[in-house]
Amino acid sequence: NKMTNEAIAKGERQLLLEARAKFVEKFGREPAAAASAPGRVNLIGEHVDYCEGFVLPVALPFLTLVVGGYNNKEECNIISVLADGQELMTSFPTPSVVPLKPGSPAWANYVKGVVANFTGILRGFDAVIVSDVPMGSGVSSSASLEVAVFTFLEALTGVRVNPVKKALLCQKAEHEFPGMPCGIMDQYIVTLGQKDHALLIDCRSLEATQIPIDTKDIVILVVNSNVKHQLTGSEYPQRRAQCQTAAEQLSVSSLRSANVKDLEKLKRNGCDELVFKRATHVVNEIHRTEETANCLRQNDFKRVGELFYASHDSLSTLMEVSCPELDQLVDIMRPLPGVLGARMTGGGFGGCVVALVNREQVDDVKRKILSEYNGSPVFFVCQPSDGARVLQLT
Ligand code: GAF
Repeated sequence: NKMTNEAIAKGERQLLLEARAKFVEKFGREPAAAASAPGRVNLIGEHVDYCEGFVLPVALPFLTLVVGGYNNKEECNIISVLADGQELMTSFPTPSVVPLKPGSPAWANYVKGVVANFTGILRGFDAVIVSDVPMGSGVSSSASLEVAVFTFLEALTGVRVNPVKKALLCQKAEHEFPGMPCGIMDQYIVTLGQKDHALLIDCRSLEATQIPIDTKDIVILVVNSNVKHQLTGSEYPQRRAQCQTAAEQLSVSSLRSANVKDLEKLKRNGCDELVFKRATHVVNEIHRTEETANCLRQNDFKRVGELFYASHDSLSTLMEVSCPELDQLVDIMRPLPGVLGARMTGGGFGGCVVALVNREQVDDVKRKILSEYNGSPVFFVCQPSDGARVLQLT
């Protein structure tokens, strides 16, 4: 059944209508400001942003959208409407009254963290959040929420923040409030993505280059495994720490400065086996990412596909952040005609696989996955989209 296995983006207009109607219903007036931010899928460069490496994500057409206005009180009232219609509500004082602290409900920390880190002075406000970014699927619903809220606060206050600074503040919010020590990739692409482009981000200099993606003959197929293993909480910080240990043992500030010779040196110096595996992944993945960007510039999708498989195998065996479901999806796709490459994308332990597929063969590929995958996959063909923006309400 095509409908149930296909995720369709609602689009900005539809989400804006929904958010606006909910705001009027709940707060009895029209909203005064609105903003949106997309989700993302990473093409390659996985688990390297926190090592100052290169990453190559694209922004998705799925959006988080926020509308709201001042309420002449010293409190922030926020309603979040989930995909199934469920409404979550949170209220907290403006940061000028009491400094904000993380707490429960957990979801509100993404909002509170951004409010606490916003650069302008805030008065109390009411807001409604709607989103069609698949949650907990490795397409960065969290960064989407953070950057959407930040951009909404820019719209509300008229304060405009440099986009890279904005991404850094949203990353800081995620470190401090939900307590997830993420890299900069997600907030950066969600802020600065561009339609029909992937973004090659240098996570050391924080400079980035837009790479045009020609999707005439090739589609970026994203397959949601629909599983989320509850390991991420502890495993992600561990990977980060192991990479930092490797860097320290080499007396460099990050693994970005390490090369293949350094890996041999680590081994010779009797470094921990896991630390060695993580470092090997990172050093090679950074090279794969640079090569992928060059191949995309030349429309050499065949080589990009090979690099995708190499990335997946490395994430699975060296970084050890994959899971049986993601491995199965990649193994189903590997021999299929029309599939150039596939790999897990995002933090891992569940979530999505991203693949490059010949446009004519994409339906056959989906059918094959539907018949062979042990879980219930959800597909979407990813059209590289724009980053966060302020929306006009008139
Ligand atoms: C998560 C993190 F938030 C990113 O910063 C990045 O490290 C990614 O996992 C793995 O590439 O999405």
